[in-house]
Amino acid sequence: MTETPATSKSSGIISGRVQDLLDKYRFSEPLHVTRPTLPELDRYTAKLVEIWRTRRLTNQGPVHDALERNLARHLGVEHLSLTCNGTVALQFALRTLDIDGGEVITTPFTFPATIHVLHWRGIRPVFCDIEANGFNLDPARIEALVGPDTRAILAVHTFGIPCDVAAIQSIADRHGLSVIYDAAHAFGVRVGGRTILDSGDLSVLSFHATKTFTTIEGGAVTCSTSRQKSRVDLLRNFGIAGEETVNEPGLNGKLNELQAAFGLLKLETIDAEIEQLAKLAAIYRKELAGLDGLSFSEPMPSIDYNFGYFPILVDVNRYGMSRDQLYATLKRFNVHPRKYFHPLCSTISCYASLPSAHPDILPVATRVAGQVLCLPIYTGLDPDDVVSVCDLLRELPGAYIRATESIEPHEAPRWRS
Ligand code: T4K
Repeated sequence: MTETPATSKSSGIISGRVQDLLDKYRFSEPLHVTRPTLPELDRYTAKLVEIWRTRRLTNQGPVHDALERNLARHLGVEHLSLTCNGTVALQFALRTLDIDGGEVITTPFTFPATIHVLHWRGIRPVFCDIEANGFNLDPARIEALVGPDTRAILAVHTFGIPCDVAAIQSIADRHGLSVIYDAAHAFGVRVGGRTILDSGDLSVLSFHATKTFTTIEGGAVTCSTSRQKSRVDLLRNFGIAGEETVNEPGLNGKLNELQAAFGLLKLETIDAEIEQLAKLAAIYRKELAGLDGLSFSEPMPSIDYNFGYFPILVDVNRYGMSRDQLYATLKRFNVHPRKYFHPLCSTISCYASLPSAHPDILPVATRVAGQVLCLPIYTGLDPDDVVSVCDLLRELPGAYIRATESIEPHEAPRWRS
């Protein structure tokens, strides 16, 4: 077999067999990690016509309020406040619980927004490692990190996989801590038929364009009490309680009418979309089953997931390619997975010097961040393309010349690819 090596720092040596695979598998259209499904344009236009007629564009208008009600009903929560995005919703959650300063125990394996909001509120993040066989905060390691300054636990239902909320709550109860869930990925997730959004004191959702349910940009706080909801409502509207009354320094965190209209239409189709995602995830699981070196989590029957992400872990020794080699090579095939969540937040320069950020005390998160790859999954993704991606994943290692000396084991931390 002729080898036609081409070297690049990020992809290593490409053998002639990879070239054969490129001829066979290269996708003509990019397969991104996700792609939003849009409402029917004429139905959206009809909603816009009404908004044009009334000229009510924002400030908790009727469309906003309808979405807030419908979402609360759909998600099975009593109190929900819409916000302009998930990051601001996290800020409101902390503020609503009066968490200013001190320490909050959280995960390094998350999107930077989770940690940045702590920084913005003058709170010191205390990083806790994740579970050995999962992506979420390890409850067994939380208690040792509780100190006199600890105010709360901020856990993430990473990739929509529910945290061990019972274990986290019992630690919080023992130490009088608040619990906030970053449920940015957990739209509609239920355990035993019950929403996970009523766990802890408050939960926060993201409705960004990359999320299962989207309002383009957007988010929400789900609250345990009507009092908390009133506080979030106040905070998202500059703290204004009445025409001549400002209660506290709030922000502008409102979702506008045009985005709320988009959300109302998305809500009509979201269940069918999640069903489609579930089918795509099942194809991945079936096709990748038994492929040595690539692992993924099996869904639990008692949990309703939203299947917004399909994360796999790449074990270089068993698979024959590192995660970074696979990532770079897949791009040549026009497949664009993402390394969510690499780099770990604990390695970001503004947090790396924290005592809790040392990689030696975050061994699982450090390993997982070096192995994880989120494969394309979105409504409208052709099931045959999922099968082809899996075929490619099966064939690639045999065709790939290991050239580790030309490859940096981990790319420099960055978010954009
Ligand atoms: N907490 C957690 C755990 C989070 O994951 C996030 C956000 C937050 C909090 C904060 O919530 P928000 O404030 O964002 O509401 C994306 C999203 O921007 C971010 O919302 C999300 N997490 C994160 C996991 O992913 P990027 O930088 O990876 O997105 P981007 O622009 O590279 O998009 C990924 C792919 O999606 C593209 O390759 C193509 C596709 N795409 C993207 C957009 C924006 C589209 O097809 N259409 C689009 O409009 O961060």
